[in-house]
Amino acid sequence: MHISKPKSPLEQLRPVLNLLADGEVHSGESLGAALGVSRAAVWKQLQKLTHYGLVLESVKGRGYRLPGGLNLLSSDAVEAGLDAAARDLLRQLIVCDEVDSTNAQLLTRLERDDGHGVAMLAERQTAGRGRRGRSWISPFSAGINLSIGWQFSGGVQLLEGLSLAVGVALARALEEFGVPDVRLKWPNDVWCRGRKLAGVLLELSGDLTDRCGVVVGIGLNVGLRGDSAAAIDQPWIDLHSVRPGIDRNRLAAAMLNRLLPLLRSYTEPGPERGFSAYRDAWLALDQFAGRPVRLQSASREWCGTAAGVDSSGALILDMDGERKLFHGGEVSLREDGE
Ligand code: BT5
Repeated sequence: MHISKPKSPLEQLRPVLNLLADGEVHSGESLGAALGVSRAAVWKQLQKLTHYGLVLESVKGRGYRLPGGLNLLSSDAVEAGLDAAARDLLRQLIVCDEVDSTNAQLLTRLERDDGHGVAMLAERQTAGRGRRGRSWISPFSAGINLSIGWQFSGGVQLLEGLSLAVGVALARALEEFGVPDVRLKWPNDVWCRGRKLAGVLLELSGDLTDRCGVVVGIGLNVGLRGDSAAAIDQPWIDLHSVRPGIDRNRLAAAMLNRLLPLLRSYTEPGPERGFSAYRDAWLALDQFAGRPVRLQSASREWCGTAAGVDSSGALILDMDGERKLFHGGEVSLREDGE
């Protein structure tokens, strides 16, 4: 006997969301008829939408609409945008309405030896993660929350500089859609016009000296709504404010088209292996190049001039003529005076 999982509250709202996604006015009656429920039941569902940060407009005497509509994710639409190389490398694409964290889900899959080549996209994360216990704010349909699982042999040192290379791949994907002023901030941010547009979170599993797995997680803001964004404690930006109208499914596909081959070339022997193939591109996009910066770790801070990254992706700081290298994600970078 097949017992299906009970639907989450958000999944229960999917049918009404699908109807309202066109941004047009729908009467309570027509919604009720399409959904096969009473008008009172429709009203109850509509009230729940606000819980997910969606702004429902009531148009007097005519019905309801979601101004601007919704550009919902669909696995078919993402798959349609994949090129041959990405199709070849992608073993499974999962598109879901709501999860705790796409990275957490894929880590579990990797631990079960079932996460390689799996990509997961979620409309909403209830516990989206940043680095070192921080959170990633990911309200319903407001961005791209994407994780990819990848398994490989040869130990974790092969991944040196990977978060920077992922940044380069994201910048290239954004350029395809004409997004202007994209820059990278060491070690894992994509910025636009001096504010954070996207973040990258790498998480590891398995035997770090041999056969191991990495989850590449990316959160990118497409259209953040005011209320939910209030919790972000640093300057942020979304694509709507710089280049409105980008289709999330096409953008997600463009990201996969670049990230899947990147993961293969990074972890398999060949001329493209490792960060050196991406270094020049990273330097050309460096948000802080030549600027005075402050670098903080849990216990110390350093001041100097940002002088790019070396061939392993380590940050170079110029401090009174002396160059010092900084590795890993233990530090954060701020402009002086911030
Ligand atoms: C990151 O961490 O920037 C990595 C974010 C990775 C998120 C993706 S979403 C898919 C996958 N599944 C997950 O659970 N995570 C990944 P970090 O450098 O630690 O930055 C976190 C900081 O960014 C927070 O402390 C806030 O200051 C800020 N922040 C949080 N949400 C943001 C948002 N939506 N836009 C811009 N900044 C945000």
